[in-house]
Amino acid sequence: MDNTLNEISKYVQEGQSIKVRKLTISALEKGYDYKQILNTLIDAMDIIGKKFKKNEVYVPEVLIASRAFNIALDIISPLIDPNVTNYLGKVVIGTVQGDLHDIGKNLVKMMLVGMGFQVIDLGVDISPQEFVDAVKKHDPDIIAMSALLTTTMITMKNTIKLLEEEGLRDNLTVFIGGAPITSNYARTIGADVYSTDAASAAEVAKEIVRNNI
Ligand code: B1M
Repeated sequence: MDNTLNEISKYVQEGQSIKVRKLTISALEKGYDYKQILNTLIDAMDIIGKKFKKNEVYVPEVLIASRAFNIALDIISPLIDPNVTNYLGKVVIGTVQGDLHDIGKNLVKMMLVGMGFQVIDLGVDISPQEFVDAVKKHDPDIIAMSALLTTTMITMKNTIKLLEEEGLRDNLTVFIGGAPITSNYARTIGADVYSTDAASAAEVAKEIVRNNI
């Protein structure tokens, strides 16, 4: 039996980026669907996350595993780009200020691209001012903010406040997500929508532009 997916999982967990890159390319050549590879990557990070929680691995190990994950994601990402000329809508996405977690954000971006959105990715550690500047520059339909730390969630509220102050809030849908985010939190800070995972984020975004929320 072919062991490529198991090996990808093993080497993501070990943070062996070069092996992960080679195996991901090899898996595609062998005919594995990008979704199978994606699920393998997510499961591998899930295992790392659980070990991190139990103090079985520490920040450096998690960091190199994340790098390996993102390298594989970069390889499979172009496969889901529908190459559309008429985008469903435009999204500006970023991880909020003080927060360096980008795996979930990258997955959300990938799903949005796959759904047919044009996505402008600001990266991580994005301040309210940087979000505001990006909205002025790109005039998106949706601003999507990701946070993984309870300490950085507050930046979402500050960004919404600044968007309001700058008169940019009315025609913009504010979409938030990330592990600590709840629908209650979204309501409290005045965000329009929230979702728990990348797949539903793309579905929700499609509904937003269809229904002009
Ligand atoms: Co950090 N980290 N981390 N970490 N890290 C968590 C988040 C933590 C829960 C671990 C723990 O203690 N159990 C904890 C946060 C506790 C809290 O605040 N409640 C934590 C901590 C404390 C920290 C540091 C403070 C550790 C330290 O230095 N002592 C530090 C902070 C650094 C910083 O950001 N300033 C830190 C650092 C790191 C690394 C750099 C080592 C690395 C990030 C590397 C990277 O992203 N490039 C890292 C990682 C990898 C994790 C865990 C292990 C995994 C996160 C992840 O990528 N999950 C995480 C523990 C865990 O979650 N089990 C942990 C996989 C990913 C697919 O899921 O990101 O949840 P997730 O995204 C999901 C959904 O949340 C959703 O869709 C995604 C896919 O379905 N989603 C959205 C995300 N964004 C969305 C946006 C949307 C919609 C849905 O709309 C806009």
